[in-house]
Amino acid sequence: MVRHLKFLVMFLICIFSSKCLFAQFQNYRVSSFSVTDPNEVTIAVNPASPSHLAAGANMRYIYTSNDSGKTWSETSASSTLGTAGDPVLIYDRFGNLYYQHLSYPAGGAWIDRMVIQKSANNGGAFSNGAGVGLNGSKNQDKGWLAADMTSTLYKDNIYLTWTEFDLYGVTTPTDSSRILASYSTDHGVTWSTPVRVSDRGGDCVDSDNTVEGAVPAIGPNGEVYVTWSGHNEITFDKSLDGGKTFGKDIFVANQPGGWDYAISGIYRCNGMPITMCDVSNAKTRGNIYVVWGDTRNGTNDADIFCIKSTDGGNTWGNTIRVNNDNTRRQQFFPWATIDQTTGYIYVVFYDRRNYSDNQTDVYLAVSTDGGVSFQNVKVSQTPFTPVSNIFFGDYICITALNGNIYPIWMRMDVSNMSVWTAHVTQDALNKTFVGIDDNSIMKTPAGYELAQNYPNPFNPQTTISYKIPESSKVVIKLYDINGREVDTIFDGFKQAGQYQINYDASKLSSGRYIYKLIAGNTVLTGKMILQK
Ligand SMILES: [Ca+2]
Ligand SMILES: [Ca+2]
Ligand SMILES: [Ca+2]
Ligand SMILES: [Ca+2]
Repeated sequence: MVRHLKFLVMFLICIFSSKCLFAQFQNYRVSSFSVTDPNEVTIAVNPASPSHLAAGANMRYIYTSNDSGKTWSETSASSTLGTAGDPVLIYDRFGNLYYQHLSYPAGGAWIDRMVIQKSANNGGAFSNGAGVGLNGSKNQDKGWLAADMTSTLYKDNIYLTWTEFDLYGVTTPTDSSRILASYSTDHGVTWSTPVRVSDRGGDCVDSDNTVEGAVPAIGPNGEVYVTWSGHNEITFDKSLDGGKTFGKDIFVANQPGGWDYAISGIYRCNGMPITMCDVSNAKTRGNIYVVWGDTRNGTNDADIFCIKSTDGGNTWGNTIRVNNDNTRRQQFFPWATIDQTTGYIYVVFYDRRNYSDNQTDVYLAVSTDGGVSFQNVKVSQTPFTPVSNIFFGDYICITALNGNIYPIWMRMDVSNMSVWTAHVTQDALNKTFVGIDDNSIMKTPAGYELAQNYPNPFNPQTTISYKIPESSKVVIKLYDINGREVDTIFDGFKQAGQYQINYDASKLSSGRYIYKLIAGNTVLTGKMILQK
């Protein structure tokens, strides 16, 4: 009896102690049961309609969800320019979906250009696409996209960065690789002549000394930031004129062992960098982050790292380890994103901390303090064991908006590949991480706050966040610029805490509006712009 009591006490201590994480996130299958070969995944959430998600996988799978990732439909993309892999999906602020991938055109050569197709209906139908970077017999590979959603000068530009090979896969010393960039000012219909980004080239082997893994990110003033791997280093460059020209390369960090390294059970692995810039209204606004993987701690102890610049990429801080385990095991294939509502950073990666064999979990790391520290939580419900003779793909992905976080990853179960996601919320993470450290996010807010709505300008949905330090009746109303009340967004009782409310302005006309929060004796207002 005493013994049982002891167990009960231990169990309760465990529940409330800092060491035990009981959070489990429902995993949703993205790929259909009838396919067994999808790999290399991408995911995006529609800022104009946040319950809509789009995802993609090799070779040409497109997945769409209209219920925040719970259920998915699967189609195959097509284009006369070919759909040859390396899928990338992003939305612009209007809800246009861009699908960028490798080419194999009828009558052309494999990877002779980059292709960007566009959908105005959440992936239901795509344009045939634009080809970018066709340059004789050179090869165009491994691209990524970014949309400028907020700046004044270059707003709505779309950017593409990638690697050009003189001849992909050859060891001839005279052949070289380089990072290129192009931009579109007409929502992806036409693209600029590519410009060279990397001052120093690489070889064409598709390994450590090849310059590869360019991911663009947009700064608060429309700066285009990009980092890439090559020569066992991470290198940075930026454009301050909307992608027309880039500058002198800047050293970011060493990448010991290079971007190309072996993980047992995985066909091939890389630690290429992901570039991000915070354009939220949090105090972390303007910070640039780079997340990558390398084997500096040993070939059997790959880790995930993050570094930050607070001066537009001119100088870089300390390299922080993102995975927080105390094992000497493998963490690999990171992808990262910023929730531009909060400035919080989310990193997804594969993790073997819990096993001494090739069993693999998926972990999510979260930083709510501008990349100073990361908390980790497992997001996969069960481990899987991959085998190295089946192609696993070159990356996984994650997207986040308004406190909703969607990692996407591949599993391999008895040689069958499948694609999975989870709908993680910052609210759930707050509950998971409570007690781990003295994080303030679960504490009662110190005062009343009403945040700038996001996105803004918006069409037709936006999110308003607020904090109240004591329980009270809360009313949020909307007024036009003449002070006429046009809508009630919320009217009800709320406990002390932090809240977000989604608002749909479909029935209103374009223009400036004022939103007002009335709670207790406090009245706070903000301005928003509806742009239809
Ligand atoms: Ca690939
Ligand atoms: Ca340069
Ligand atoms: Ca290597
Ligand atoms: Ca490790």
